[in-house]
Parts: sequence; structure tokens; C-alpha cells
Amino acid sequence: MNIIQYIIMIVSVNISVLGNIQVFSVTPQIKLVIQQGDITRCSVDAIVNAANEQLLGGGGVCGAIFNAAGWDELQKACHRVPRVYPGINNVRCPVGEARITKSFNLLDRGVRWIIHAVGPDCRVIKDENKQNERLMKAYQSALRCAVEHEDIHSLAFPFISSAIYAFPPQRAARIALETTIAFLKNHQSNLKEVHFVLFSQDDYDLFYNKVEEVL
Ligand code: AR6
Repeated sequence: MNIIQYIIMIVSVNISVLGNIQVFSVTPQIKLVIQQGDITRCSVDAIVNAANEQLLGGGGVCGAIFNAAGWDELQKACHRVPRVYPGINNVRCPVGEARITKSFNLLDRGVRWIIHAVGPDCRVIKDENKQNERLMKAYQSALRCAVEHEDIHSLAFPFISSAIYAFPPQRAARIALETTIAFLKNHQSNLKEVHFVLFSQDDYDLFYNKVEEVL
């Protein structure tokens, strides 16, 4: 292999690892980053988990985050979050709310916090207005949690509720972007960067096409 072929190989490997990425300005101080990839590889102060009400390790992005953080330690930290209705059930974070834990092994990748946000499960909540309102609240709660921690300057979201919880993606993407952009424009905070990390090319294209309509 000659030097040119070697350089081409290195550049294309890096592009495929990083995936697509686009940066937009929400305000002169705050950037919105739309990127394709694995959220556990994102070097930000806090990542958001698409969690369940019990804060149990699960599948999808939740499973990836638990695996990367260290399943047992993160599960123990989630179990230390108080139950909302003690003695009745194990709900620790109702739909539309968020809770924060440490990040354990993700600290090695620069991530200090995990914000667990629960979106609506559309297999259970069938009313569209309720689905929309609860998804909006999940994003707002996660953002509020980030703002309350002054050491969080950068935050990454996955596409909450869009897979196992079956939220229609077009509507979910609009809510994710509108809610986040409105929040960032209307709240003073230490946040400088908010990322949406989309796992698939289709979801990346969806966000990329929607963001300019919303900004
Ligand atoms: N990085 C970024 N995004 C990812 C990753 C990853 N490593 N893996 C999957 N996604 P889902 P939900 C995307 O199903 O619909 C869990 O069991 C995926 O492609 O993870 O909110 C929880 O414990 C999709 O676009 O979350 C809950 O019980 C997005 O993440 C329930 O699933 C969200 O998909 C939550 O379901």
C-alpha cells in the first residue's frame, strides 16, 4: 500500500466511525449538533438515557448506556433513586420526568453524568395529545436537570421513545427539536452544546431535514 492509499484508508475509517455530523447555532453562545452514531461514544459532560419508569437496565440505547457505564454499578445507583409511590410500585421516574446519576465507567470517555428521561410508551398511551405532551416534558425535564448542574456544558440526547416505545418518528423529531430549541432560547444556562445522536441514517436525515424548519 502506498502513502496515498494509506491516507485514504485512515480518512474513510474515521468518517465511518464518526458518521455524519452537522452543527447549527441556536444562539450566538449555544450550538446544536446533529450527528449519527453511538451516544456512548459521544464526549460530552452528560448523556441522556431513554429510560423506563422503574429505571431498570433495558434494551436499545438504555442497554448500550448500561453496558458502557457498567451494568451493576449503574443499576445500583438507579435503585438508590427514591421510589415515587413507596409500597405501591417501583416507579422512580414517572413518564415525562428525569433523574440524574453518575456515569461510572463512562467517566473514562469524559462523560460525568447520565440523565435518565422517560418518554411515553405509545403502545400504552394511545391519545396523541398525551403522547406529545409527555414527550415534550421528558425533553424539558432532562434539560432542566442539566441546567441545575452547573458543571454540565455539553449534553447529548438520543431519539427518545422512537423505537421500543413506538412513537411515530416524524412527530417525535419535531417535538424533540422544537422543545429543545425553545428551551435553550428561553433559559439562561451554562449549556454551550446540545447534541442529538441518531443511531440510523434515516433518523439522522429526519433530524437534518427538520432542524432548518424549526430553527
Ligand atoms: N446510541 C444512540 N442511539 C441509539 C443507540 C446508541 N447506542 N442504540 C439505540 N439507539 P429505544 P425508547 C436509538 O428503543 O423507544 C429500553 O428498554 C434507537 O435507534 O432505546 O425510548 C428502556 O429501558 C432509537 O432511535 O428507546 C425503555 O424500557 C432511540 O435510540 C424503553 O427501551 C431510542 O430507542 C425505551 O424505549
